[in-house]
Amino acid sequence: MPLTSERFQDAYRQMLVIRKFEEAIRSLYQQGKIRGSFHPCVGQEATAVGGCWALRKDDYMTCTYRGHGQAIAKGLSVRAAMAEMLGKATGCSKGKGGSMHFTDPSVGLLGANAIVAAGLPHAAGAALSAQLQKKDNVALAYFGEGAVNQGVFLETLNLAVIWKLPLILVCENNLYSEMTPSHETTSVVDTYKRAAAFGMASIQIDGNDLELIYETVEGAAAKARAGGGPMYIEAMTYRLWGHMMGDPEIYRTKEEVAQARENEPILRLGRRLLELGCSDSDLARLDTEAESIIADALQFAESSPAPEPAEAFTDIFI
Ligand SMILES: Cc1ncc(C[n+]2csc(CCOP(=O)(O)OP(=O)(O)O)c2C)c(N)n1
Repeated sequence: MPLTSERFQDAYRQMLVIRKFEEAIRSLYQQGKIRGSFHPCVGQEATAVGGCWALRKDDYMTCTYRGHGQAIAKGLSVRAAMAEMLGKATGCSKGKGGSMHFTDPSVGLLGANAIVAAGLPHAAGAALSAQLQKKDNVALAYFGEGAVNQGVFLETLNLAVIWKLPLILVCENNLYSEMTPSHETTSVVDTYKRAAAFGMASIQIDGNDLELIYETVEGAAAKARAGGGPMYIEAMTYRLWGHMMGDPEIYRTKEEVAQARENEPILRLGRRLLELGCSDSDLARLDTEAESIIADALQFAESSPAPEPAEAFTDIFI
């Protein structure tokens, strides 16, 4: 990029793939084909695509349990992601990690993590390794605003500044930590101000604006590659579905969610594409293409074998 119209169209299709991936697995969950629960990223697709598309394939990324979209945007195959959801041997973690443990080192996806804030020091470690090996790779960590009250958040920010690590911290501030409004638990709700207190370059941006996220991460990555140190980006967004499947959502009103839908990133990028000269039928075609990518992944995953029982303890570390 800069986002030419064609690149925008690809990004739009990628966001639709992520949205439809979450819709497909919700349906599988309702059919009882997925055990446990999962944490959908519906409404947060712009941070995933904008951030990951501004990185190189060999750059590193860590994400959370809400990271299906980020993993796919970083290059994880949709087939391998779908198969992992269904616990199949062809999944990215051989069917043994599930929703919260997507990983694929071949595209720099160092791993999703169910422990709040755990991905930050992991990304800092990857950034340190690039720095020590004199490579120009950067590492990006995605996390929610709930992570800012964890001890490792502070430890990571401090060392990242001291060591001038090529690290990009992207906080997806969706206003709620699980079922709690974040202003009830966090003294400074504008989390980028905490990063500034460490002397780290930091900014708060509209997290539903794909172009803005792309440009901000691209700028941060260029600076970090040139030895300019870390950057903190607080992307303001909103999760349109519950925290997880089965969330009764009694902590927010239907009106609030309806209002947020007006500002959701796919709708907004669709409008932008129309401004750039795309037609309604162009958008419909991109939607159909996304639909077939999901249908193909579903077919692949459902027809894949389960892991062999003898594999139960392979790659498992206790
Ligand atoms: C260390 C730790 N403490 C508590 C939890 C339970 N937990 C799971 S998600 C979550 C909320 C995190 O909120 P936020 O970081 O804002 O991310 P979001 O879920 O909104 O994407 C909590 C407390 C956990 N997984 N890890």
